[in-house]
Amino acid sequence: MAIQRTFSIIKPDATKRNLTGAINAKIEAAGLRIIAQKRIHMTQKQAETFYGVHKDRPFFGELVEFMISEPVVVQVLEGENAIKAYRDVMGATNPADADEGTIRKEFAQSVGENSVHGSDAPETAAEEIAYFFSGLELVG
Ligand code: RTP
Ligand code: MG
Repeated sequence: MAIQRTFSIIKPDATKRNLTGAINAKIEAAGLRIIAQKRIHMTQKQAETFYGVHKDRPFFGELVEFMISEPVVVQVLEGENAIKAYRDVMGATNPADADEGTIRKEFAQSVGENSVHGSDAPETAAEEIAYFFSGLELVG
């Protein structure tokens, strides 16, 4: 598998508890390189667009409110098989189901407030990266 890029968000529950560095340490320990990173406060429109795939789900309103409740850190990660490698270190969506050693097992508070986002496929990774970063900001 070739070198790949994925998009990551350190979510409001984690930035609020000052966990950015602890999460970055797990990302780097998993062999992923942080090639772009910035702290932003998402607008409602950005959050609704970003999670548009979930717009008909019952938790959509709550999810958008959560994502704009505090700043987030958006990142691009690069490495071997990065999309799956990051999802493996993130752990299951619901922290109750997450494996030992994963970010969500260690830090997530609930299925909604689960500390991190990671892209789920190459197409969504490319779209999500382009939504938040210009090419010049990616320093591989
Ligand atoms: P993400 O997109 O954030 O990386 O998380 P994921 O792939 O593991 O989970 P996904 O099914 O895409 O859900 C997106 C986010 O919506 C929130 N959620 N809340 N209350 C609920 O039942 C519920 N289910 C999902 C979580 O923040 C989840 O990460
Ligand atoms: Mg998802």
